[in-house]
Amino acid sequence: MTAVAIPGLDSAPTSHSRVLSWVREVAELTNPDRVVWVDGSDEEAARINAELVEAGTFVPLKSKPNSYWAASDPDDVARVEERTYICSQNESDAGPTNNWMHPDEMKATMQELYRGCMRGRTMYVIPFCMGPLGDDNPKLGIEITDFAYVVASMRVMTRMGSKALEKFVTADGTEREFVPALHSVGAPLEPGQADVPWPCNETKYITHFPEERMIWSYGSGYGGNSLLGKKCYSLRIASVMARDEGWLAEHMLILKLISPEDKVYYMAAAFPSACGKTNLAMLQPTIPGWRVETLGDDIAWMRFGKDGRLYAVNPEYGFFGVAPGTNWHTNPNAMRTIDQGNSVFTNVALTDDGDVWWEGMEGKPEHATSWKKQDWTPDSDEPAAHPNSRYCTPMSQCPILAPEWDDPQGVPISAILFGGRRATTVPLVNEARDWQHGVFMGATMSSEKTAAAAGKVGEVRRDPMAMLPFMGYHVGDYLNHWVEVGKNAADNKLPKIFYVNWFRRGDDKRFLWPGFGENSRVLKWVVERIEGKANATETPVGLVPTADDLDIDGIKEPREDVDAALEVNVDEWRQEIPLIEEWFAKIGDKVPSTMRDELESLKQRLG
Ligand code: GTP
Ligand code: SPV
Ligand code: MN
Repeated sequence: MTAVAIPGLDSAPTSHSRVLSWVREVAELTNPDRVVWVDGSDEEAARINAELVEAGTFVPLKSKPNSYWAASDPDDVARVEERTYICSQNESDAGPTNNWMHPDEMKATMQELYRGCMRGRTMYVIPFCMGPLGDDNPKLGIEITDFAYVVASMRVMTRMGSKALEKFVTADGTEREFVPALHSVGAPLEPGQADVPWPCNETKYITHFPEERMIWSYGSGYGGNSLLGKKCYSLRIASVMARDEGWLAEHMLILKLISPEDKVYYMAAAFPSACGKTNLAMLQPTIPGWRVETLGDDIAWMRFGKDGRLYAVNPEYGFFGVAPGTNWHTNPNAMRTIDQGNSVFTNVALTDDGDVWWEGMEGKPEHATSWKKQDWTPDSDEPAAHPNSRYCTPMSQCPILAPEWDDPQGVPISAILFGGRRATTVPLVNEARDWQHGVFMGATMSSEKTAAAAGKVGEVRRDPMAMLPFMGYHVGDYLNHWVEVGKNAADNKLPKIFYVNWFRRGDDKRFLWPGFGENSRVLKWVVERIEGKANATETPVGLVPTADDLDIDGIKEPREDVDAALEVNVDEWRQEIPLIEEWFAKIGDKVPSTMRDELESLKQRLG
């Protein structure tokens, strides 16, 4: 066989045989002009950023060091759930909530798309590690991409380059497993053809082969579609690993709450996309003496430690946060993190003095360039920033980062919060009676759709554990895994489970609960429940505080609003029952019997 001569292909900085063979195979299929093995160095990053500026993908900001503005193709602004596939051998392993195609058929389809798709482009090979590099069993991957924007973003979001590649071969020469993750924007360049700032393709596929632990993505440059260490690896593929190995890979933030007595509590919280994880993770408590430190804002991997407690690790290295609504009041710690620079801003507005702006931020400009690269003024009919515009910024810059954030052992979780965006019905906070009831809360939670995924915003849908778009296998098996995890644990060591809703509205549509830093009042009650100190009232749906049980000292909202936010309205909940039944019918035979039991007892309690 004669090897195809592609510059750079043979200068691999590793001897790992499967890395070498896979990279060659992809290069021969996609036919790039050159191959670059990404080392993660500052010099390399400077070169890649300069190339992105040259290509018009990046505009350097004048106001923040080493920071860039990027505007995507207007049709490539969010995850595309209807183009996302779980290609297990059997359709029944993907389940009713995932798109499925047989792996052979999908591979045949995508190989044709990939054939020659990197012509005229550079193929970047990015070794990366999800989770701390110091882990005994590091979770490795290689992303191949033809979009330099992805390289710049992966540098922020993952531990990547040489320091990750070193982990591919152990000291005794053993080659470690890794997840091959192939990405192309699907926009080959013919000789002489000018490039566009944001190449992509109308045809998009975000595809997972769970049995092979492999990811193929095509056609999109956006966030969760293209930064394959994130949702594709750390949730869809990792959830399958977790099922097989007895742990949990979840769409959860991780925070550390410190009481005035300096007692430490770690919590994990699952809210659907654009429903408040980043904000809660960086919360600035409004109640005196309480502090929060951040460990993660989107993904948690949780395993049992030797002491029987559940320990959480954040596999990511940066924040890919929703920009709109972020400001010095709602999330001052995010503002401080991005102010230090080294960040990429996608689909926000660019101000005339070379800064970024988005809806909800202080200092509305008189004029700016919108995310659509159009003139924008406060009188414009369209928003300056896309609702799903994002900042991509290093975690290490977060001023309240917990010192143990990079500890491979993780942190022991005392409470798990589930939450959605519901204008009605769901109270501000609600404690599960036990693990199984908590799993039922997670299994039946619901949320209004947000701009984080393409499609209609506002529709209420069931989103189990905020994992609906991220489960790598059958939802019924996933719920059963949660039930089993609880059975295998010592009861008193399991985290307590709570269901929260920051988004309940009054008759005039205003939020009943002030949210953001004020959510610390709810976290304080959670801690007091863990300590057996606070009161709760038994309701048909769980244990709910009254306004008196919460510390609402100094809150601006009228007491009636807090009461209304906490109300359990039996009529509203009765209306949920057919929706939950419909949801269980959709899941089908695989709904765990314990979950059916929970539904029956909920029905009885509601009368
Ligand atoms: P993903 O990154 O998509 O997974 O989103 P996320 O869950 O991290 O959501 P994020 O914290 O970025 O919040 C999304 C939107 O909800 C932002 O516009 C926030 O301003 C808003 N938000 C967050 N927390 C609260 C809250 O407590 N109350 C209200 N009313 N809005 C909130
Ligand atoms: C989400 O949608 O939950 C995100 C953004 O965190 S993305 O990386 O696009 O998945
Ligand atoms: Mn997310």
